[in-house]
Amino acid sequence: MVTAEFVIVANRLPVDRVIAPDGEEIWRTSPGGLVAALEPMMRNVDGAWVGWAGMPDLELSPFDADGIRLIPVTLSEQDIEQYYEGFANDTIWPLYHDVIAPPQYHREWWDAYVSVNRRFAESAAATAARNGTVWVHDYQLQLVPEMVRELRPDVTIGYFHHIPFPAHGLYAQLPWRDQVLRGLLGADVVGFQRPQDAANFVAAVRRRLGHETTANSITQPDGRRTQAKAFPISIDTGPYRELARRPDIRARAVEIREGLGNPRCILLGVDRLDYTKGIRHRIKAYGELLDQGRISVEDVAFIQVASPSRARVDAYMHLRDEVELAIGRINGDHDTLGHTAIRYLHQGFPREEMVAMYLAADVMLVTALRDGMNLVAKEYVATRIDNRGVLVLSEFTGASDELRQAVRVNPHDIEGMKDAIITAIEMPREEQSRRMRSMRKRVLEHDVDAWSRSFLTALERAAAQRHQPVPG
Ligand code: GDG
Repeated sequence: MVTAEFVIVANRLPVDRVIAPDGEEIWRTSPGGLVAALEPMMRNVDGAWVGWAGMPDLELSPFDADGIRLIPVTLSEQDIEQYYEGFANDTIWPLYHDVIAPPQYHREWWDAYVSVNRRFAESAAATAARNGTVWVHDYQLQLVPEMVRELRPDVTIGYFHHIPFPAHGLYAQLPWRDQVLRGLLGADVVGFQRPQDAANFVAAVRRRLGHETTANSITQPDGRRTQAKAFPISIDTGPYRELARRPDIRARAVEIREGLGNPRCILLGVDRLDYTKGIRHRIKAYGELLDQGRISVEDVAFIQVASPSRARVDAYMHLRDEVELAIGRINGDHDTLGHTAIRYLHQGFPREEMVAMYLAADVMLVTALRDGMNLVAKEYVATRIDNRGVLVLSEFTGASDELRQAVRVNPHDIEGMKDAIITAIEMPREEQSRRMRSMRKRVLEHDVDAWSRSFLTALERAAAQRHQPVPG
């Protein structure tokens, strides 16, 4: 039996299965994301990671990958449909992103969510050493903190919520609203992206469960306290800065520009193909600018990377049809034999190619309707080592709290967004540089390492308080 002082619990293990040329199956740690944030710490402490390996019905024993101890949780095809695609991605995801798409409420999905959360909790509880620490991640696992607490009252439990937490008026729709709040309250520290998310959670707890609350903490009737506050996530800036300096990647950026016919300005969007990201609104604004002759395809090109995501969920299939119809129309109306209006890429790319695109882009368009943080905005800023380039950023992203020097937009206001795109295209070099410098400073100082340290410090303090003898 594997035990560890520090246990991460996340829906996915930080590895992908790859088949080597000789046919051998190997597990490679997935680049970027949470693993980049936590890998250095996981190497220094006695750590383990509980999660799903990404394929149905795979019964795997614990194994090591690149020095990280992995504890796989098995999900059946039905679990994937009901817990993951169903409750997590078709109930919680749209509800927590302000019902941009209608959430589906199905009792059998909830039952699957409870039973899969229990499986993760049991695995974490069996792995954590005495008085150890468990750090649970994200909306797929909101019940795990309470379940671990029941099984292992000795451990310290943290939970980080990567997506928004909605206002009570919306949250109250959830048929299982009280159970989910109790699930989260099993943690000693519940972390959110923005102060508003934490405030929405605290308000929901006060209104629904009647517990005593202050701005950032909740006291349950048994005296146990949970801290709820914002810990805005960030990126590991090092690899982005290094790739941005590499001559072959800089040459690739020039090649990308040439491939588009050397336009004066390149606009770029990079998103999972998700209805929260405001891809349709962005395309509409760009199409209208072309229709009105405010820009031309010779002058301004637009690359939209839409990496495939959740392709079996109805709302995502529907979105793909809508986006592709809109792009087809705009390209049909405006392309010339030498220039394409929107270069649309429904593909995933290696990180090197992403950085080459960031370097080629004069203007980055992040127009999410609602987004917990949005790391793409921070990645773009980190790669702009010459301080050039303009970030157009939706005020409905967590990133907009920090990147105050971006050109801010309300993506629902198409006219405002059109004006913002023109402002970005025409922004003088000195102004670009002034704004980019300030945004880079923020991202480089508040990187992912600072994020995980601040969360873990809060968790250590909570642990120290819990283990203090009660006076009297
Ligand atoms: C959730 C929250 C929060 C995308 N396409 C490719 C690719 N990506 C990478 C990006 C970026 C990541 O995926 C996407 O992160 P975001 O933050 O933009 O958005 P979500 O996936 O919705 O993430 C979000 C985040 O969790 C962290 O807490 O910020 O608000 O919704 O790193 O670069 N990477 C590569 N090829 C692609 O084609 N290599």
